[in-house]
Amino acid sequence: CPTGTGTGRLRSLPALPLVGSLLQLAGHPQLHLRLWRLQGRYGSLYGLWMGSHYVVVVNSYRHAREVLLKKGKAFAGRPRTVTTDLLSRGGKDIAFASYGPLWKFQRKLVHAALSMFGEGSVALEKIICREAASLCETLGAAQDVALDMAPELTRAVTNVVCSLCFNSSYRRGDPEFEAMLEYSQGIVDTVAKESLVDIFPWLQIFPNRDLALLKRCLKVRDQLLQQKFTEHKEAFCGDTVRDLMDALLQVRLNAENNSPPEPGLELTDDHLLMTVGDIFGAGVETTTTVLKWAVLYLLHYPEVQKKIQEEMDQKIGLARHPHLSDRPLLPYLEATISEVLRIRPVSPLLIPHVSLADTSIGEYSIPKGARVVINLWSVHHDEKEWDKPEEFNPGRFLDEQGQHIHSPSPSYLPFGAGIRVCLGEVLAKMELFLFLAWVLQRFTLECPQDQPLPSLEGKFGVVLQVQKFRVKARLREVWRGEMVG
Ligand code: HEM
Ligand code: PLO
Repeated sequence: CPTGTGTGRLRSLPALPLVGSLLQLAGHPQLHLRLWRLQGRYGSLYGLWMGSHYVVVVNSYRHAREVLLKKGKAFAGRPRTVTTDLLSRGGKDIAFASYGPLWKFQRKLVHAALSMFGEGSVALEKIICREAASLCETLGAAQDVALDMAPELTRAVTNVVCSLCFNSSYRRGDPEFEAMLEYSQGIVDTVAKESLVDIFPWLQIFPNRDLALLKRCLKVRDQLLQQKFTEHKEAFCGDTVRDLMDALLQVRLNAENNSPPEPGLELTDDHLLMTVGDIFGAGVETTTTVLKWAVLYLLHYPEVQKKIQEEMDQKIGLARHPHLSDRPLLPYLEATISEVLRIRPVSPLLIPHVSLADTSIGEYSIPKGARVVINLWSVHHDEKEWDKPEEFNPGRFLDEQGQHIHSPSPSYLPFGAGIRVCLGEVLAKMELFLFLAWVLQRFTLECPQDQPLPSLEGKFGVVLQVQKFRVKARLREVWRGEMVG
């Protein structure tokens, strides 16, 4: 087609005036599964109406790659919704801000600051190992107790992000940390879940429990962020950069000194605050969730856990702790992490994209302003691409010799791709590897004897949450009597 736009008309779910296709989605809290199943009737690419918004649902990797990579810029917009506008003060962050020159600058800045502070830095590895050691200490002290590992994992991950962003950390039972746990859960439960307010903005005028909870939680979060920000601004002298917050302040200062920003293109305090809020929120919720899924799958598949431990015993032994440089030595652990990210994608529908111009997907024309939802669940469970997709099998990510990891299918995008690809992929992978390696070197994770295996069903939301479960962390036989590190 000469204009680059498709010619076909996309099949759409039936829609009623005002409510759109809502009736077919209502009563299905697991939206990713509902959209996955609707492929049977409408094909892998179809349209629907959420109230007055036209939404295109992408369920195959070919179309997903076309949207994210080949036509990344045409689909780089984000929708404005009531809840994400509240979270990001009208899109002043990175994740929920639409594409534009200021967003591009802001993203570049964070990318640079993260590379300087995080990825590849020895300091960051040290911080993660410090938290891994503290996590192991807690597990060691809770021997033979049926433990809810969630708050322990959250604290470990929070402390990494906190050190990175604010050069600070929390002790067990710290009231500020407890407050953070509570507000973060409230935000995860309410934000961006295509709740009624996001579909019908005018419903805002009516009392809404979700919205009230979100506002309450955001008040607590904003106070906390503001306090850190003020402390940093007061202490900042432009010479020493202690953390990401300082790095952002410094890059803003340099940019302003070199050429004063054009009106409308300046990074206000709100922009910096919301950006750190994103890194903090994404940094904690995503990595913690993956760790919980990993532990849950290890309880269900003890043979996988045993294989990881055998690999570690052989390649690392007991005389030293695992390092990041051990990653190539532990392909089975790496493959297990890849498989967890496949089978339970943290962000099952990514964050919705929006088309910025009339464009196309495959042979179908897509109008400007359409919301595009990439169903990562469908991409990762496509039977044409994955052998027994519901089976947890880390081996599928290994070559024949079991020595190197690779993806057996291109239908794998746990961090998205293209212009909007995740900013924290490197950091997240460092943390997942080190935390799991440290814990599994010492402990075997088991389901408490008197309890059934916990459910593998996720709870849909802005991240795919794990239901609460308890674990017994048993010190491995080989460690009894050993006192290393
Ligand atoms: C966006 C996955 C960890 C920061 C995303 C997206 C996915 C994703 C799927 C959406 C891409 C899209 O909309 O097309 C993950 C997974 C993680 C993880 C699976 C952990 C295993 C992190 C961490 C950080 C982070 C640790 C912070 C350092 C972000 C940001 C965005 C994002 C800022 C928004 C990017 C944009 O809109 O331009 N992530 N993420 N993520 N992630 Fe992550
Ligand atoms: C998590 C709760 C925090 O309090 C606020 C927050 C900020 C950024 C969000 C994150 C939450 C959830 C996961 C998100 C992240 C930005 C990118 C990431 C949506 C809501 C993913 C996986 O796309």
